[in-house]
Amino acid sequence: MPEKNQNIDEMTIWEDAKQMLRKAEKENIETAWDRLQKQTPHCQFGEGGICCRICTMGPCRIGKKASRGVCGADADVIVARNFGRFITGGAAGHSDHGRDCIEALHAVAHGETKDYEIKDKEKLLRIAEEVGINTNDRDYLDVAKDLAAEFFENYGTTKGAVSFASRVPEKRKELWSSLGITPRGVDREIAEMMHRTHMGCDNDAANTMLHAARTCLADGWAGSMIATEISDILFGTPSPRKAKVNLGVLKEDQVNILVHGHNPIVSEKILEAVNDPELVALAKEKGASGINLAGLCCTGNELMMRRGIPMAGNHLMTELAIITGAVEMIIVDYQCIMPSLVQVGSCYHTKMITTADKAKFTGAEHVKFEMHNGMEQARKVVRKAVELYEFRDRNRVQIPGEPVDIMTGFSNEALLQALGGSLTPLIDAIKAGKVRGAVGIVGCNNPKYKHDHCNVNLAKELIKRDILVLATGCVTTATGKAGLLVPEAIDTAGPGLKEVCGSLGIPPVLHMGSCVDNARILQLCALLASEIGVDISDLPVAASSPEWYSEKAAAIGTYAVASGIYTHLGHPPNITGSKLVTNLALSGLDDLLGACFVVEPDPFKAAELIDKRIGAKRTALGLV
Ligand code: SF4
Ligand code: MSK
Repeated sequence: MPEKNQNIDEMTIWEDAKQMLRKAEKENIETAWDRLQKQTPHCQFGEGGICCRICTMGPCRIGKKASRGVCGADADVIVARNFGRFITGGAAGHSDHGRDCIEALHAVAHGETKDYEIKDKEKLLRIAEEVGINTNDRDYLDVAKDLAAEFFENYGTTKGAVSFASRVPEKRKELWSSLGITPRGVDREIAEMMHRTHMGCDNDAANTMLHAARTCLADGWAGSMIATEISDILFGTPSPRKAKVNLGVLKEDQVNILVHGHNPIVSEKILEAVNDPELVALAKEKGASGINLAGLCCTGNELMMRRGIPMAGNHLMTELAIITGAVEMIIVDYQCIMPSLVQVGSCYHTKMITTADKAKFTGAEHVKFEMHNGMEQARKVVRKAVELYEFRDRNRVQIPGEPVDIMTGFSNEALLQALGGSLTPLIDAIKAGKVRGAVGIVGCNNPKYKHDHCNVNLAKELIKRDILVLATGCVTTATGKAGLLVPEAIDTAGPGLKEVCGSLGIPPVLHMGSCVDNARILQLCALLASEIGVDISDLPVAASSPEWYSEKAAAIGTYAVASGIYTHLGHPPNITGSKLVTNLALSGLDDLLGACFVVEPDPFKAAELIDKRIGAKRTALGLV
């Protein structure tokens, strides 16, 4: 049962969320906020990262009673090992998603599926050429076979460096090489981190942290980047389009289906199925006026970027979307899907469908999607959703709010097109101080924060200061609901940013995609640095994840820092039990990598810190 005495107005900034939290309270439905209350206060050993469970001489914890574990490991070693394994979970998540994308490309290229195709042949050929594959007079499917094989090799150990290391500016590559952190292969770095953190291996905290950087670089410059590029090749490279966001996108008179997770391979087929005339006719037979598809989290971002499908909400809205009572089905792939969705769904007629063998949920129905049967499975589950419509309890339906308009689809290709084909206008605007810099605000929600307060206010503060904001992941929904993802939002930006975005007809906050699409931001930084002839760490740019929660977000932050991008976090990872590791993260990495983390929970103070850093970078470049 939900804990009482929580102040709903303090839990979220959104009216649609507040209405659903009140409904949850009334209907006795437990949410993440209730469970957080039951888990608070958290274990101090866990929070500091000084609990070790990696062998059975323990578990050990470092405190007043003992400064070392049974084996002799001290707080520094334990914290570094725990952090190493934490980011490895994140790097594995993104990169295994990337591997699934390669398998999809492989299946299409080898004619193993009729359900998927290559939508962006131009990008296929461009990427193939970029990684050294001959495309002259060749059938595009043969090129795709070679590209899939090249990308598979990025996961192994035979390459000296991952393919897209070629995108990294020379100075950064030299730095990585001198530090021994050039990412060699995704699986290699991940396996090595697990090996290093076994009892009796890497017992030097700084050395473990360097390998953490290498593992995350393999995520950013290979696993995630490959996921992004292949998704564009298979489903189309995003271009600017309009969409809508918040719970108001659900429709009272239609069958509502939500897709949730990260990989577009399933959701793209669901989108086709909801437009199948036979299934639409069935929905009408059942009394609905149609079938409405909306997204959640990053699967939502993928569909919104490419197809303009509306976004119902971000991470903390996923339970609340079901609490509307208007959702027939939630179809998930993987990552960031709360197991509680099964329980919340069971309070209504809502069915949860899992689609990946690696992400089953007890209590949900599993319908396995494979490359050869994606369309058939999609039709099957959409039919089930339609059949559930008649079981909806109309007395319990409450869809809050009116949808908010947004503009999405800013891939790097689209941004370049908006700029007239080259980065020169953006570089000129940066040099002239009209755009003082750029910040990628990315990541999640976490019920420890007032939902989206930091995500939204940091974006607002930065654009006021003529700093362009690039949004991905769950920050997209936050900034979209706040009205920042439309060209009209330039009225809230500083005069320089207003002039530049106004002349291009783009919003001051650009939606660049899902979590793996942070690779687009990496690539953009690399292109800017190479064009100007400097390292990424010299650019007036930063990254931020104000309300992060996941291992993946920590991996993103770490690859951003290792790529030379100053990175703000709303709260630290569980490393504060080691002064050495904390100091390394907050300042020592600056000496080594030209970038470090900064932690600040207050979005207004965080904007000050980021602004100051951008100012210092501008001064160093001789810009005012
Ligand atoms: Fe304890 Fe060392 Fe085993 Fe960790 S590795 S549980 S510190 S004995
Ligand atoms: S979905 S990792 S809650 S951004 Fe990519 Fe959102 Fe964070 Fe998941």
